[in-house]
Amino acid sequence: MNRLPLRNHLPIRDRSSLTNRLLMLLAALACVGPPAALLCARPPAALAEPYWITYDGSDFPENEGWTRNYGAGGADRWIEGGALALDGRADSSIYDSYSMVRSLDPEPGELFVARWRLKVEELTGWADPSVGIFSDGSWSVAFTFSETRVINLDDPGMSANFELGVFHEFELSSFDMRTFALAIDGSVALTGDFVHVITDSKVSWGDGAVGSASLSRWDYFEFGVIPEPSGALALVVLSMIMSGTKRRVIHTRG
Ligand SMILES: [Ca+2]
Repeated sequence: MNRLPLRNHLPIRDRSSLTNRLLMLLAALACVGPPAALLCARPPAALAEPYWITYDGSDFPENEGWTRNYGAGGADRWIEGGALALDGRADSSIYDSYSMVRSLDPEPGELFVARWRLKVEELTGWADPSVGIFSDGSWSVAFTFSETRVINLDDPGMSANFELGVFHEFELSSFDMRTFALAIDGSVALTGDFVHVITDSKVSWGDGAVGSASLSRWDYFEFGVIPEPSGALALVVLSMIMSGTKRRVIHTRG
C-alpha cells in the first residue's frame, strides 16, 4: 500500500470551477481587438509581482532554495548530464522530495505554469516520483509517475501514458488553481480539478512515495505566473487546453 508523504489531503470537489475558468477564458478572449477593449477596462489593481523560479538540475535543490524532505535515509543522489538523479531503489520506504513554500496563485487573467522534465528509469511498485501543487487557497493537484504513466493522485483512474525510458516534458497550467491542464511533450494529456487540502501554499516534487522504489532523473523543475497573457496568448492557452496543440519546446537538453 502506497503512502504519500508529499501530501495530506481532504478532497472536497467543486464542479463550479470549470464554469468559472471558461468564463475567465471567454473574458480573456473578449479582450482581443479594440472594440472589446472598453468591455475589459478595469481599475488598476494591486497585482502580485509576477515570478518565475527555475531549478535546472545543476546542483542539489537544497542549495538553490528548496527544502529537502526525506525519510529512511533519503535517496542516493547525484548530478549527471545536468539532471538530478534520485535513486531510492535500496528501500521502498525511502522518499526524498523538494518543496518551496510561497504564494503561487495567478491574478485574474494571469496563468500559473509549472513544468518539469523527468525520466522514470526504474520502478518497483505502483508509482513513486511525484509532483504536488498547493495553492494559496489550499487547493491542490498532485501526480505520481510510473515508468510509462502519469496518474492523478486524486483520481487514480485518470492517467496518461508516455514512452518508456526517455525524458518527457510535463507542463501543468491553471488560470484559477481550481482546474488544470497537464501537457506531456507539448500535447494536453489530462485535464481536471484541484481538490481542497489542508496545507501551506507550496510546490513539491521528487521521490514522493513510501512503498515504491525508483530511480528518477529530473532535468529541471520550474514554475511561476505568466503576467497578463495577451489575447493572442490566451488563444494559445485555450487551444492548448481544449485541443492539445503542440507547444514550443524550450528545453532540448538530452
Ligand atoms: Ca520511494
